[in-house]
Amino acid sequence: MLSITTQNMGLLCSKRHRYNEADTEENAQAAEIERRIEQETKVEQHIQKLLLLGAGDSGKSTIFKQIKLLFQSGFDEAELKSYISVIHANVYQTIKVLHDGSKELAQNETNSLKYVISNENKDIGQKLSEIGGRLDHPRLTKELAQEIETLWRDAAVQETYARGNELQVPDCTPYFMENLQRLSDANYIPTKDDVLYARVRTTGVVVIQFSPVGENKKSGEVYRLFDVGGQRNERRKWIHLFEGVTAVIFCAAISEYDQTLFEDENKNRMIGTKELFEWVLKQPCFEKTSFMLFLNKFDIFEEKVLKVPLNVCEWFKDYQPVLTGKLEIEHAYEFVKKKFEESYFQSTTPDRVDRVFKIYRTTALDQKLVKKTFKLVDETLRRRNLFEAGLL
Ligand SMILES: Nc1nc2c(ncn2[C@@H]2O[C@H](COP(=O)(O)OP(=O)(O)OP(=O)(O)O)[C@@H](O)[C@H]2O)c(=O)[nH]1
Ligand SMILES: [Mg+2]
Repeated sequence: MLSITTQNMGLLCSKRHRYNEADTEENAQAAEIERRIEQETKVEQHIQKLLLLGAGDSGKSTIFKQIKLLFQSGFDEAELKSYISVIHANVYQTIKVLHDGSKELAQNETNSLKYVISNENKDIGQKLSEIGGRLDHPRLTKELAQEIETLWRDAAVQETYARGNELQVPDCTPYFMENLQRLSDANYIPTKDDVLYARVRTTGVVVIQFSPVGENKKSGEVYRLFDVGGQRNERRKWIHLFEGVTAVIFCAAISEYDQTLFEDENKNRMIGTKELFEWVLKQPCFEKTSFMLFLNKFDIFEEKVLKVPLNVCEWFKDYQPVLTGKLEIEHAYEFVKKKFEESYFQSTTPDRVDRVFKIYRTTALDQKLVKKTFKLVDETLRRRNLFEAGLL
């Protein structure tokens, strides 16, 4: 908007002053333009800059999509359709990872028989693995969907899936595998949930501007939310966004404690997240920046902690499971939360302790929860603004 105004001003300045009447009119126009620039500058100053940071696969873009759904017009049909190829690619790549993983485990494990794909599914497996390795995937047909379903149900593939944490199997796997028939309809249009489950690694920077109470209401803050890629090779782009940030929303996938990094299979993901969190906290630009830590993927975490002890991760090696069921889940969650709190205070020098630090338990796929969480973030930031303006 500002750029249009400036262009108009350029045009105005180049006109010749022929008549007094014209002069008066031009002066009035110039004054109006000046007033608008001033107003827009004020609005710009008013916009709160929010930065979504965190490791790859932590859920930043899923939060971003939810904000778009909650506070903007959501996804139109063209946007939904643009996800068809992404979702089909997710399906092919996943079945390839599982097929190739089965073969590898069948060769290298001592108890390897359970990873051997049944004879009748071997050819299907070879074919799907070849398709999954292509750069361009075909559209998912009913026939291919049926074959993928058959392979998915193979006992060896299920055994391999149980070891998905070692193989970079995406979290969207069960959801898409359970919906194969619908995804392969000739007239398939992705639903809102399909889009939320879809996995695309972000490259570059994506921005939206929104106001949680609607653009026109005066009382609402205006936020500009930036989403970035979290994988290592993307992080060099982050630094350009670090000026003037009101709040960092740091996403940490707490279910990743038994997984290794996509970029480096020798590194535990949770340790990678801890190091990244501490690096971000120490950035000089963030001296006064508020930190909203989203402990995300709670839905996966709550199932996992009952099967895989937290202490498989070096950072959590002093964890002692003591309870069962729901109580154990809470116990484990509180332990992880405390670890992040310790990490925050160790990485925050005494002169910065007055910056805001809040922790939220999130499942980015859960729209109601994201809405509730964002309301809390909004309230915290508004209170902070009033405090800084001396009004609290
Ligand atoms: N079950 C579950 N899946 C989630 C959750 N949050 C995100 N996901 C899924 O995890 C995958 C990765 O999420 P993204 O939002 O793309 O992750 P990201 O942090 O943007 O990743 P990069 O762009 O690579 O930095 C997607 O398939 C999401 O649907 C969650 O809370 N629960
Ligand atoms: Mg992303």
